[in-house]
Amino acid sequence: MKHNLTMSEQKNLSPVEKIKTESNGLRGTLEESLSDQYTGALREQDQQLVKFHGMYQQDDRDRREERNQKKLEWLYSYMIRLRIPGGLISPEQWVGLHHIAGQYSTGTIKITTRQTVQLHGILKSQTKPTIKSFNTLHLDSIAACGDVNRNVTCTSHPSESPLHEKVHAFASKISELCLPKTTAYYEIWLDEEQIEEKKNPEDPLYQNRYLPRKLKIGIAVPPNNDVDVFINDIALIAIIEDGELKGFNIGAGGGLGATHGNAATYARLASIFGFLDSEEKVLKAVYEIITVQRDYGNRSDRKLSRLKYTIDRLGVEEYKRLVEERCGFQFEKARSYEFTQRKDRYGWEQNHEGKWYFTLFVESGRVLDEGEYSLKTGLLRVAETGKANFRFTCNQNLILADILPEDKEVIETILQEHGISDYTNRASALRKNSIACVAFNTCSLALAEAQRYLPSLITKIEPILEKYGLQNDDIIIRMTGCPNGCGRSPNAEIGLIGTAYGKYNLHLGGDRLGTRLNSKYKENLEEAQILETLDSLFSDYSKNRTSEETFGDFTLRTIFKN
Ligand code: SRM
Ligand code: SF4
Repeated sequence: MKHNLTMSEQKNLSPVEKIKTESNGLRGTLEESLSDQYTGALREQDQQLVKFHGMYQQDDRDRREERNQKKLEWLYSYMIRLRIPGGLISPEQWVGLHHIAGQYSTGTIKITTRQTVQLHGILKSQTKPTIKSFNTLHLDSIAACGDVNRNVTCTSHPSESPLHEKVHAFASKISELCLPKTTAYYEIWLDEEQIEEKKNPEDPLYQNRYLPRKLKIGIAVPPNNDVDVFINDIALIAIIEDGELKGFNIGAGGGLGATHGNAATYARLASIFGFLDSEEKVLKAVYEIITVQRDYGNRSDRKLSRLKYTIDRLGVEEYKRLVEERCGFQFEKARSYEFTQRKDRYGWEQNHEGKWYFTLFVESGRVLDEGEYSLKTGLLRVAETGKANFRFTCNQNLILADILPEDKEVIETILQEHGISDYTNRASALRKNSIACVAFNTCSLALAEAQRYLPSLITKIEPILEKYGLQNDDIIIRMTGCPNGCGRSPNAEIGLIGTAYGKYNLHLGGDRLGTRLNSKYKENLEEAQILETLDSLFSDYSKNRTSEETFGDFTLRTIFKN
């Protein structure tokens, strides 16, 4: 294990490092870039900085060729991602979001794998009005992207535990603690005047260099690991004993991104440091895990700069020791807990206070009206009643939440009128356990399709499952358009990872609960080969599995342990 970075690694800072330190508190020349009407793009350094404000410059990849032929600039637009710790918004906020999506973006509301929403296709001139409109709803996009802490996730369903609300509130506290201190967002997007001395307040967490790379924090409330807690840079598991929240187990070093052909990059699950018994200590530990990554992380090679690489370079024990030294206290031995599932609790459920929840399946997290299925309109009608909150899940689904018993019928009627409850009830188990990342046409890193393709592939897999009587098996299938793992394909039971247009590596052997990564089984499969391979695997599974053995465990035993 290499402990220290070499001199050249310390000196050869990546170009993004210079952009951050010279950005004047993440301002750069964003104002100038935004007012330049001759291009839909931002200046190069501002394309990096705008991420810290929750935005990505993108282009319509479906139209690149046409634009090239016409010798036109690519069709640039912006994706805005909101910061919604724990993924909870009010009905009023959903109504506002619906209208903002219609006015400024493609209209589709995309629920992400980190429990928030994104809007795509916003023109440069419309970015400011969009952010301003969100601000009137008390929603912001600060630090939703960039080399800072991202949206903090938390188990979504309040029925998981009577203590859910308490744990859920902690996600917002962590998010607040980790916000950058610069006032740039308010000046650039909301035109707020600031006096000079207040513009760049001291930022002891991020200083002026921010983190070497993005950082993610997730909180799980056992028994559900719906947040996929171990894929986070910092993983928190609520420890509930005798009906009391005793504290949290804390781990660090999760992350799923890798690069095809670069063996130095890999997916990794978080290593557990131990248990802490108070919110105060947990906040301190989270803070110091971040400062260690800030000070020891690799700033020369962005492919190797996530916390997972720092922890493997230093060693888990040394990383933990550094955190303890900075905290002034030690981690206790990790407490026991049990995860029994990671899927969402579809349909109606009631919590301990008698409130009702309807979890609806949103395929690939895309809320839109499509053909006969008017999901977006139906959800607007639900929101307009003011009788349900909206909770996003890390499986890209939506919970209509906190509904009083006397309001349930009104909501149920709207869901039925718009085919929403029916759609969720009818979707197959495989479909309801699927995730696909965005990929084409907006993701600049996509090598293959994902959200536009997985639904039709599942339609072809469903009859194969039925042939072997496996249609009710909760097999977790995930597809990503590249190995970055945004749809968490590296810890699915069936992971399909894009290698080129129409081609995927097939990964198998992940477990159902998200505590084990999968491994590559076959490379560069086209659709026919995927179907043929799955057919043979399902046949084998149906005949030779041991009782209660999941598909992931079966493939691990019969393929990788043979
Ligand atoms: Fe992601 C980059 C979309 C969750 C790992 N991710 C991207 C970008 C921004 C592409 C880019 O850099 O230009 C994608 C924008 C696509 C688009 O058009 O909208 C993108 N990531 C997404 C979302 C929207 C996928 C989805 O369909 O839901 C998810 C947004 C989450 C959010 O709300 O914050 C999303 N990304 C994830 C996850 C899963 C998670 O966090 O639970 C991962 C794996 C976990 C991890 O971080 O390791 C993930 N995204 C990446 C990576 C790989 C990072 C790495 O360590 O190598 C990249 C590429 C990068 O950062 O260079 C990336
Ligand atoms: Fe884009 Fe790859 Fe992430 Fe999919 S996994 S959204 S293709 S970066």
